[in-house]
Amino acid sequence: MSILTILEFPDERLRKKATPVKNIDNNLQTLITDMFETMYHSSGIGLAATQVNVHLQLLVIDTSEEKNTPLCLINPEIISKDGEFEYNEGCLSVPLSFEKIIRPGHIVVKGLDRNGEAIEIEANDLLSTCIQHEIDHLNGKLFVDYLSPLKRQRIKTKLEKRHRMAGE
Ligand code: GNR
Ligand code: NI
Repeated sequence: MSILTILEFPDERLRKKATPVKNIDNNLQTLITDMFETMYHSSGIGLAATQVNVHLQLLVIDTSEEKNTPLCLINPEIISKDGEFEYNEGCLSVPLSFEKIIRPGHIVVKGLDRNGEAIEIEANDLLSTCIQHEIDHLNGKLFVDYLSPLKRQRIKTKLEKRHRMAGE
């Protein structure tokens, strides 16, 4: 098992569009295990492969309090969405920034689980928000893209300074 490095905004690699997973092989199982380990280690509730510089349609999530409900989705597709839910969103790729974002509060998503079995999930509120946030990553989109250009620029400047201080 390994903790993977998470890319941070404004890294251009976060803008790459993920391609569908074709082979659910041992390499992919190792990646999924490492993504769960990285997510739990970082106290995140979700992680998209894009964030660890793997541009495949793959995400992991655990929104449970007890951190005992892992969900892995391969090639996810939202098949319906409705309602509204507002949440103070954060992102492991945008450290130290939290902003209220309104998204559809009820979605149905389909995809494959880590064994390649077809699954369909109905999600509300936090889980719905988290799945949409992760699917956005797979499309090269970040929650800061929903903010005003001024707010986005302030976050960019803050993180660029932080990266310089860290000697990156
Ligand atoms: O840990 C995370 N918390 C979170 C809070 C509100 C909405 C989405 C998220 S996902 C985030 C982890 C992350 O960056 N996933 O891409
Ligand atoms: Ni994120």
